[in-house]
Amino acid sequence: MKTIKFYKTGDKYGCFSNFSSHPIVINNVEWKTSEHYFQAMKFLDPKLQNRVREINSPMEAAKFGRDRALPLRPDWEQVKDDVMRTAIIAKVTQNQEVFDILFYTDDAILIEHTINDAYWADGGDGRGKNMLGIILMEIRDKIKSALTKVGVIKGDITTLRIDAIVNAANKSLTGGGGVDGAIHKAAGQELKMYCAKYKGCKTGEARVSSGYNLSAKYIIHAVGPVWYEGEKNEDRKLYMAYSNSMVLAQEVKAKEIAFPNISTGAFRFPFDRATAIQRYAIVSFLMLNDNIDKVQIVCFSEKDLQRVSTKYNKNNR
Ligand code: AR6
Repeated sequence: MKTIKFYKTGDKYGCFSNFSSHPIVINNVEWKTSEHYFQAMKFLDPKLQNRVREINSPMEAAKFGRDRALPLRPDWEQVKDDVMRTAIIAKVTQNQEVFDILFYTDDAILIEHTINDAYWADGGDGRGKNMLGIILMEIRDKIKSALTKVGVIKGDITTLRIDAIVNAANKSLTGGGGVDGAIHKAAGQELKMYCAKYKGCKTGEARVSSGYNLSAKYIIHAVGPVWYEGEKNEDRKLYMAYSNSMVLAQEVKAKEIAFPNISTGAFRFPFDRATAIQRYAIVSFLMLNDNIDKVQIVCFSEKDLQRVSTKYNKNNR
């Protein structure tokens, strides 16, 4: 069995270290690193938690949290594993880089390797508990279980009998070419009249309509970004188009939904890059929300089917 050891942030798997600079937001509060959040949670006093939040480096945050002249919450030993789980799940689902690296570790055993810690790490001689490695592997299992809900098929999205299909729309929401044109044509004139009421939609956002003449109950109109060489925050906007669509699907209680490969046609987003963002957005949403049972990625060509399947099947990449 392959093992992966990590500790220093600059190393290949350094993103798994709690010192790596991947920010997280928990209950609307932003933390510079998972270490900051973990150390702050040692205190019940919000003022002390805030002091940790304002510290710059994770090393300084750790020093502050370890200062036993300050009052440690009495149940710390009971809650510390769950505090770490909360931090790490946020880190993995909020940072695509960490998500992708964890995804591609396949079945390798993850070990935090250092003599400095025998609880979170292996103690240097392998006799430590490696709790951080164990938590990362638990979260990787959540990725795998979310992946079982994602299907990749070839077809025409307008023909699907499903709760909701997603449209790759433009900001006007009143139709266009590509999959948008096909959906409007198949759904009928009423769709256009209904969508006009929205008076447009910003890039990265989505709106819902009924399916009209389609077999799908709902259409979620998502506006992906036009690709401008990555200079206009396109990655984030594409991520938002997917995640906002998932939120809307959940709101209308859709159990099964289908996506086209948003922005990869007329909007020219590089295909593999778009698929990695799609995978991250959909799988991380499914990890955190139980209401959607199935997400189908509908590819229009054999070539796209191959490329997308490869991205979701980690052994065939
Ligand atoms: N079913 C599934 N996928 C399809 C279908 C279909 N019937 N038709 C095309 N695709 P695009 P975009 C695939 O250009 O890049 C429109 O004019 C296609 O192969 O439809 O987000 C809108 O009005 C590609 O992989 O959407 C906007 O102005 C993917 O769907 C603009 O294009 C998306 O290609 C949006 O551009």
